[in-house]
Amino acid sequence: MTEAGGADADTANSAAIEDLTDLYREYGADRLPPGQRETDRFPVLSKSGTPSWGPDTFEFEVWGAVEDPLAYSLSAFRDLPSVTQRQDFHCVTGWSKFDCAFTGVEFGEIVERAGVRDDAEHVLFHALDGYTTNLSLAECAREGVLFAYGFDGDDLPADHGGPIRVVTPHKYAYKGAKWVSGVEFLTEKELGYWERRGYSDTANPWNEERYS
Ligand SMILES: Nc1nc2c(c(=O)[nH]1)N[C@H]1C(S)=C(S)[C@@H](COP(=O)(O)O)O[C@H]1N2
Ligand SMILES: [Mo]
Repeated sequence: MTEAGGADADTANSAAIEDLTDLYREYGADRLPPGQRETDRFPVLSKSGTPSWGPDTFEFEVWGAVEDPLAYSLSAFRDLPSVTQRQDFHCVTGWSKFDCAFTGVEFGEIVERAGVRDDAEHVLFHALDGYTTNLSLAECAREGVLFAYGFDGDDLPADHGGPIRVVTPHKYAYKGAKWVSGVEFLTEKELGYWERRGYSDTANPWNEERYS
């Protein structure tokens, strides 16, 4: 794994941390969504443990309804333009963690580089542990959807999805694939792992959209 210096340097080089912790205002007056408890811990939730990967063999791929399919090594991915954002994190099992500082590549950056086609409307994220999760392209295009590789100034810990995970501050956290290895752009919706097993496809925490 790359030394912690990677994320440190990126954080130091980027502009001031963007604060996205007020995005709840779009949905109501309360920062803490209904039925959630705030925690200072950062629990780990994985369907089947932390997969192994190698820093030299890891690849991040983009395919489907795009003009230019992409493949990045980890170091090439970390060379892309990045941002650092303060975001809240809401797990569907009932805990929320405020003020997570994530560093990573904005979803829109990948859309531009891949030349996503006009007929693409859906996205399916693929992960090293076989996990998938889906979002509409419009939801992904929102500010705050990042391919994060840094957390609180360090490399994103492996348990939390390092080397790269998706974060979706306006959705329950199962919409953010840890160990994300690929992004597939689709013209027809495909449901992801938990969405096929009864969790809400829309997953809005302030409307308590937990189950479908
Ligand atoms: N690849 C992958 N991504 C995943 C999961 C998983 O099992 N595998 N679990 C999801 C769930 S249900 C949640 S709540 C968050 C938990 O992230 P954390 O372990 O960093 O708290 O990751 C999401 N992304
Ligand atoms: Mo979850």
